[in-house]
Amino acid sequence: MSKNETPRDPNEVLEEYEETLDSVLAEVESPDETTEDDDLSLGLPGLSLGRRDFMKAGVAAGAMGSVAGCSALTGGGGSAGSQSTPSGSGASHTVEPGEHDEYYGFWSGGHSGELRVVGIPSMRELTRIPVFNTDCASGYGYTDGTQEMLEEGGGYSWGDNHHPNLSETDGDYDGEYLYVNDKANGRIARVNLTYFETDAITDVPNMQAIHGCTVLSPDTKYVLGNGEFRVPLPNDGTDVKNPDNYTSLFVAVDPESMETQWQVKVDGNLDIVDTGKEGRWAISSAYNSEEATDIQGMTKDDRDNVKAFDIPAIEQAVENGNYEEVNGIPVVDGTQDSPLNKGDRPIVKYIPTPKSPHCVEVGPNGDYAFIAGKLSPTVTMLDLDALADSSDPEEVVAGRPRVGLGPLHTTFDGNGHAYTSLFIDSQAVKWDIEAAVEAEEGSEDPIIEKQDVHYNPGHIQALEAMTTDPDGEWLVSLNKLSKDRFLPVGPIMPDNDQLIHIGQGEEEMELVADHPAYPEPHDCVFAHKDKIDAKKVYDKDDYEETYITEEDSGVERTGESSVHVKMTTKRSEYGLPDFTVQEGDEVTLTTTNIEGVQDIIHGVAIPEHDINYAVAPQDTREVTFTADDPGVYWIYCTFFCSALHLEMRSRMIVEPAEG
Ligand code: RUQ
Ligand code: CUA
Repeated sequence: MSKNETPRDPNEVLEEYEETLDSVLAEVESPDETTEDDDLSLGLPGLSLGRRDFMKAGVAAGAMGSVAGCSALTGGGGSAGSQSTPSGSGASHTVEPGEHDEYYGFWSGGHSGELRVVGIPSMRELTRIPVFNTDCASGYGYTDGTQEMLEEGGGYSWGDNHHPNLSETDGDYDGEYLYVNDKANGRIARVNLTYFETDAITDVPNMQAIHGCTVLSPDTKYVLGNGEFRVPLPNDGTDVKNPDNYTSLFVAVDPESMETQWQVKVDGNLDIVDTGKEGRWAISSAYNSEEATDIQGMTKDDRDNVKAFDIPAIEQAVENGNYEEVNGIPVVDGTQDSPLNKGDRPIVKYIPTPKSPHCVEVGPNGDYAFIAGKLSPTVTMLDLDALADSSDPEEVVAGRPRVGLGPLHTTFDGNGHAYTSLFIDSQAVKWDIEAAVEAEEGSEDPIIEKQDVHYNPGHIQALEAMTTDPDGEWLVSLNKLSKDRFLPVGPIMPDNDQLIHIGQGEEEMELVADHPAYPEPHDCVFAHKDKIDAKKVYDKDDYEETYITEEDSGVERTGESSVHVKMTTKRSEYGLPDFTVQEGDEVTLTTTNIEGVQDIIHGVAIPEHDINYAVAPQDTREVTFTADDPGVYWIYCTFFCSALHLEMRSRMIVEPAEG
């Protein structure tokens, strides 16, 4: 709205929005049936609502947060015909005091920028890992090293992480690294799982909104990312007005160097990506094949092209020099008209799929990619073997069960079952994979059961579902809305991550716990505790910073207005009881925690200098700041480390400049 227009009546705007939704949703229920005479009603006393009204309410609630009157509609969870199961198996997720969880869960934190580590099955939050944000508890973003990494990684103060991925060797988690995207700023970060610390951030050139993100199975040859937003290439201000010239990119990043290797440009908006288990295929869902810039245009067509990236064929094209270099990165043309897609080994295959499909998850044995229809009530199964010979949907689509409304993501128990989240129905639906291959397209026969969730689920993850050998047992439904599930805490409500017992797939689903989550988790990934080897004390050889001993503690003038202060920390004293610098000095303070005992962490807080960071056992951290204001500053320890913690202090004296 331009500044001099009079503001419009909000009710009018809402009404218009509803109309838009209506047209978008007209075919949501089924691409092949009309919904007008659909007499399914909600069955709520006093409410006779067509199914369409219900869907609209669900989507509106999801898309807009809360629309007055909607909560009553979606508040019930599920629709008529829901088959939620009563509790029965008595599965316990309680982890007794002093006992450990069986699994690590790594949760994306969405636009909080952080990751969260959650124990499964207790759902206890064990720690948080700052990635694209800063964090004053650990000092991430305050110390020189982390500040530099954030600066070189684009210099933004936040990011939006959605898809955490564990590094793999032979198709199983090797416990080395976790990779995660930043949708906001087109970045990929790496977390070192020895120390549970972000150790690299790559600002990928040419891309906006890296959304889908995965590692190439089975050996993490690349970290792969989908550019969701189409932008001009290069996006430098030329040709900004003509959306026909915008493009969406797919990227491969080296998992060790974290350098961008190559990119592939494609038609349409890329969304989610997963790979086959043999290192050949990366399958990306996509929407907006129409390449429109508004919602009506983006959802006009019945089908959108899922992309199958043939990784070795792309590598070959790069090797043959079949690319254009943009901002130093080889960009290969994977659009439908590209000559590279005309030969007998196209680099990208386009597979028309209904409708604005959202997720792609490849099943445990790598046979099928499961693509949830989002605006179609179906999941499309692509046969990855058949894909090598054809991209004809007739030949590569192995099944297409009708699972329910608003399917978004699918997960697996390793025993032949798929579990799909239904955003609009607010349910998790369990279905039989082979039955879906046998059944006719659009059949509901493969469905085994449905479980209500609360409310509007996005991702759904079962234990180690992304490996070749899922563990089943537990499943988490990451629900976008919690509505009435928790004590009211003001208008920004938590999400609700729900724990569901699934056994080995032979038992009925049983909802066992609600877990409020600060905005806004998207996805999570689980690893058995034996696959993660977190160190409790730093190994100083792992870090470049100089280790300081007690003898090293002291002040060294390094320039006319710069000093280097070195000091150790231990219970309950700093290596220097006090030190003096001059007004205007640039002070570099290096601190080593010389303790070798686990869990004895010391903090270094400098009042009125905006500095606070943690130094864990055997770790060294450094900060640089300017001592601008003459005076006395008591540096103190922020971690309660001993009975004399409160006395743990050093005194920084800043002498006034002469004259
Ligand atoms: S997305 S709710 Cu960012 Cu993974 Cu599907
Ligand atoms: Cu060291 Cu408190």
